[in-house]
Amino acid sequence: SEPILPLQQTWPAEFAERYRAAGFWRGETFPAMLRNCAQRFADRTAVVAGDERWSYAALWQRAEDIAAGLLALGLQPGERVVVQLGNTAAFYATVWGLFRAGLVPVYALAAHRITEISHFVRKAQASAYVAVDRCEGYDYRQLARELRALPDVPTLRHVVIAGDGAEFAALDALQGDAALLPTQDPDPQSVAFLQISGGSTGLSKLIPRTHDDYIYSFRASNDICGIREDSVYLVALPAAHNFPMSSPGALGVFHAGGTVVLSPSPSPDVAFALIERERVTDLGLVPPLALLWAQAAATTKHDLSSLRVLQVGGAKLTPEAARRVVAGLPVKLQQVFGMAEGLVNYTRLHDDEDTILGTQGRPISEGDEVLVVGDNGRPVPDGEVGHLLTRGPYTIRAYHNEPAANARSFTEDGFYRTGDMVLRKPGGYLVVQGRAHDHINRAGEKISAEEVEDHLLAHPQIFDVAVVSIPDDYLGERSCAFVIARGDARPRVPEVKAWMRGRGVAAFKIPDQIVFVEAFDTTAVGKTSRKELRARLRDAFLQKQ
Ligand code: J2J
Repeated sequence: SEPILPLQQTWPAEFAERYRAAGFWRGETFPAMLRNCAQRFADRTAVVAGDERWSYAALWQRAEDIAAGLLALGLQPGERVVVQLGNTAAFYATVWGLFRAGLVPVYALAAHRITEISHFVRKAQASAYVAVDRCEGYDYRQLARELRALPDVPTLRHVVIAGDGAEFAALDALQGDAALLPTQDPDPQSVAFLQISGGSTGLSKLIPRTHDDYIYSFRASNDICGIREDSVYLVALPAAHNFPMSSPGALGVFHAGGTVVLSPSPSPDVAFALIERERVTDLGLVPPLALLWAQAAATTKHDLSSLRVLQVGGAKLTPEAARRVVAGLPVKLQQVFGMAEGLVNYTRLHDDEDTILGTQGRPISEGDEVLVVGDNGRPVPDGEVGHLLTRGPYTIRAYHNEPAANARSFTEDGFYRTGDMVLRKPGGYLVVQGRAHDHINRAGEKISAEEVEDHLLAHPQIFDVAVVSIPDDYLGERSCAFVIARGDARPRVPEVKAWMRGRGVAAFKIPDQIVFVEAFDTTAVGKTSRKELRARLRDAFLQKQ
């Protein structure tokens, strides 16, 4: 059997010392933090989901039961577990349980399908998959069956299902002796979980985050965002995404003793009722949703007066859009420009209007180093557009098991190449101008052009394909595939989409638009790179509009 690669995230010793000396890293770990929360905030409400209401003490008890149950199955601390639980209370109970057991969660989104899940299991060498039975009309037990049937996921030993487990172990029925639980907390410098990268090129990469670095990021975010014990935070975006998890997200709210309310959907119909019922104070949205909410708020009968701060991030919020959001909703707007790899920027709550409407904020920490460089790698003057590079106390130095990507994505002195093009304003505020990579930011969901092209190239009637992002009034960007058919018979567009869905990929990766072309005109520049080709196809298409 294959050797299991250790998980690590290492900063050079002098950086680690600096981050500790500055008080960024305090040696706090997830199990210690959650135990502490359960003691300090015992009777306060930690999570609300549908009719379920969990106090901190109850959530901790549930987490210990899950932890003991998973260890009783034979899982060992340090093993990886892919979790796919959607926006359910079981998601937090399971993640708390995994931390308590010393197991390492890998955060899949509800939209992921067998292609992505099997990739995560392989890359993480995961021992278990924990999923919800059904959610949003999809049966994850079917995905579990497909996963089980694959010949090339040798590390996977267990499937556990929240709800009706069918032939699989049921999360609620897991039992184990509390004596199995670790008696020592992990090393705060060790990897606590694996987050999923937006996948700028090819398949998503795994992002190892440590206890110390991640806890710092949301503890510091709490101060910037004003999260307190009386905060009621609505998770309207996918709970497993880095934004609603940590900026300051559910984890920040738990750290402060507030209440996390899960919305099964980000639609105003569902969420507005929850805001009124739970007196929600804070939440995060992606730009298209923020615009939709601002419109819906004009005619709603629901009372939204409890709202304090609306964070918008994940994709660019233009100043015009920001103005509409502020005009439509009775809240303070905060722009958030973050990434699962680390660096998070916020506009501050007391910033002037121009800054809040016109920038994507500035970094969390004095320890965040930001470089804006030209194509030659040299810094450009403030106010000029360049590539954003960063390193700091909560930005990774490497992906898990990706030697080639690591060589591309990090400079020799440890700066992460974000792929974003930005300009820096006085005070360190950043304005996102675009990006260097060919990926599509579809309403905050990141799609790798390369990955979609690979799928489509497997279609028997497709000869060649280039996938590009096209500006979209609602989504910000949509995906468009330019396709050259093999032979004379073009496949029908709905058939191509259905075929791609049938390959078991997340629905958001299926091209919004498919345009058949006779040939790619590659004569002008001779041997074109994919990047040039995509750019030219996009430009020609937009000119015709
Ligand atoms: C423009 N582009 C943005 C913004 C992210 C908080 C908030 C968001 C994420 C996230 C996150 C943007 N304007 N306001 O992890 O903790 C694009 C950039 C960035 C990429 C990262 C968080 N906010 N982006 O979106 O890992 O291109 O994280 O590099 O999914 O989203 O994507 P992701």
